[in-house]
Amino acid sequence: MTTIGITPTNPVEPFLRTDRMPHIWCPGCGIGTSVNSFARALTEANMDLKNVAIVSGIGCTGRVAGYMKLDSFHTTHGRAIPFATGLKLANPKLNVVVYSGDGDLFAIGGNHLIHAARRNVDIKVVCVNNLIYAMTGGQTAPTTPGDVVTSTNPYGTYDPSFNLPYLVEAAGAVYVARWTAFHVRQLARAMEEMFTKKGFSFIEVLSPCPTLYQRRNKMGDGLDTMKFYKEKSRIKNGAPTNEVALSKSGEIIVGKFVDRERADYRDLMHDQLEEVLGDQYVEAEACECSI
Ligand SMILES: Cc1ncc(C[n+]2csc(CCOP(=O)(O)OP(=O)(O)O)c2C)c(N)n1
Ligand code: SF4
Ligand SMILES: [Mg+2]
Repeated sequence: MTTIGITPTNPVEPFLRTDRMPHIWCPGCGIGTSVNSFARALTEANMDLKNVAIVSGIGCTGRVAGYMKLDSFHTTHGRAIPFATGLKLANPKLNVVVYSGDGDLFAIGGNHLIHAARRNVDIKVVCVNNLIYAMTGGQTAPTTPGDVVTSTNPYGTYDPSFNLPYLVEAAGAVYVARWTAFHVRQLARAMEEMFTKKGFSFIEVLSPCPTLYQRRNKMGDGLDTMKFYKEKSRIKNGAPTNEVALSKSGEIIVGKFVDRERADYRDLMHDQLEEVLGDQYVEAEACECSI
């Protein structure tokens, strides 16, 4: 559309499969906001899009893979990480991004996640954490803070919840950051930085689900949640991850918490085989085909 000689361009549009629009996300949902940051990070990092693959599990966040104009795969619930691991090992030149929900990555897929971090598989994981299983109706997830009302805990939750940055750091991740859907620029920069890291990298994106979380907890709409994030967030780069656990209405510590180096899984495998097999070891060629 042209208005008085100006042709407005949407910088995110080239990264989207516009034939799939309209998307399924509710007004005020933070998932689309995180996608905006992701598209900007791909541009700023000058990524060769032919070598970026995106993998999601099932859930509202799981729809991201299907909407991005990248080589993408929407796997079964909880299985994004093993799929991504196989992709990366078979074709090491790919930048493999897992983009999925807190339930998908830390409940049904929790074991896959901790072992990929332990092995330091060179994949980038973006977890949109809306603190519930949204797509299936707002049930309590391993990320739901105490006292929150969910469809399965109408009188308030009492399960202790995971502190995601602490968990992934302990498991072995080399890069760990948390931002909220309010921090669009910081999030884009963190995503850009994650592309420069070799090894298991993890970004938690706190994101509103106005339909199922905020409404039940009388927290208003998506815009009210942005105000809540703005008011409650404290940027503390380098904060010890054991001090960044979330509560229902307490401070939200955001920032880059971990940035370290460690041999990645493929290098470890390569070194071991070379040491044991010597001249007999021939490394497999990276696949030249597009996936
Ligand atoms: C094997 C299996 N178990 C359960 C489900 C049902 N299921 C679909 S999405 C989902 C939860 C998704 O939660 P999350 O990953 O946090 O994504 P969100 O919708 O919150 O973005 C569940 C339990 C499924 N599809 N497959
Ligand atoms: S149900 Fe919640 S997480 Fe899912 S699209 Fe709607 S607002 Fe977003
Ligand atoms: Mg969720």
